[in-house]
Amino acid sequence: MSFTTIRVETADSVATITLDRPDKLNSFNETMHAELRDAFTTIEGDTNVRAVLLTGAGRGFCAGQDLADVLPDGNNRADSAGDDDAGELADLLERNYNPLVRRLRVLDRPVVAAVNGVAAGAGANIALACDIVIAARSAKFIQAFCKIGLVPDSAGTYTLPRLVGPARAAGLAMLGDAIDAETAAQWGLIWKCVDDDALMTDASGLARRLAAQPTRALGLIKRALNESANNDLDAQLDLEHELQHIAASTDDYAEGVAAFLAKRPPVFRGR
Ligand code: T3D
Repeated sequence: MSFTTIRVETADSVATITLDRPDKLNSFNETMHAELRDAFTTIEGDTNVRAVLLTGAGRGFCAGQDLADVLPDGNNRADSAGDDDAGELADLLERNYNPLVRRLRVLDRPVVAAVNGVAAGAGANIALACDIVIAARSAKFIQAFCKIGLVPDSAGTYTLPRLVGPARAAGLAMLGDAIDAETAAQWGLIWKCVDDDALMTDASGLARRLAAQPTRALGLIKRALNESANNDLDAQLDLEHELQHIAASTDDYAEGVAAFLAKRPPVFRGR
């Protein structure tokens, strides 16, 4: 795959997507969204990819929407007050960010975000839509929306209260202050914070480890965790029953049990 705003490399069953507009802190423009759509379409259809790693080039992870990108009608965001541009801008969420969040959440394989630097606005919330977020100690998370008069999008208002509780979610969303990676980990916003020079080794090791696990079971775990946010206990027990039925029919389950009984390491093939 050849792109201009992202890089995609696949090795050891891990597809690594690097947001690659470092001079603009990898902010999203129309081209990047289109390229991400193409990359995810390919990944979704490639069963050899068993985990995805998302990171950013240069000193930032992603600064959210490129605020200088012109709207489809050629107008600027700074001129959008009170006219049709505002509706057009909201439509961009439906076209770009909302499908991206949905794809990250329903992809039946784990997605790791390696947050190498600042993650602001939609950049922060796209990272938080991934399954496991690991961040460099120097990285920062900023709900920058309120600073420019917007509402957190890309599922921020859904994800934040669930991850850190309503009090911290309100503070993050209404103040727009940067929080560092160590605090983010302490608050449960992310999985962990590591030293800057260990980030990519740790994150790709984690993605490779996930890619060697029983991929179908991981996809089912992801579905169960997704749905638990909206289910009551009975519905969740029913879902676990349904998903365990599927998991128990996989080759990987048979291999996992056989390996345990034979006291040898399992070799999972993701089927
Ligand atoms: O509009 C819609 O379509 C609705 C969707 C909205 C989704 C959103 O994501 S809204 C939130 C948009 N993002 C922001 O408001 C964050 C804006 N950026 C910043 O506040 C700061 O850049 C950071 C705190 C992220 C980092 O600060 P710092 O000091 O480390 O870097 P910098 O100098 O501000 O940025 C470096 C360059 O990247 C600079 O370009 P230059 O001057 O060297 O040519 C800066 O303009 C550019 N840049 C950073 N963020 C953006 C950006 N350019 C365009 N859009 C950006 N979001």
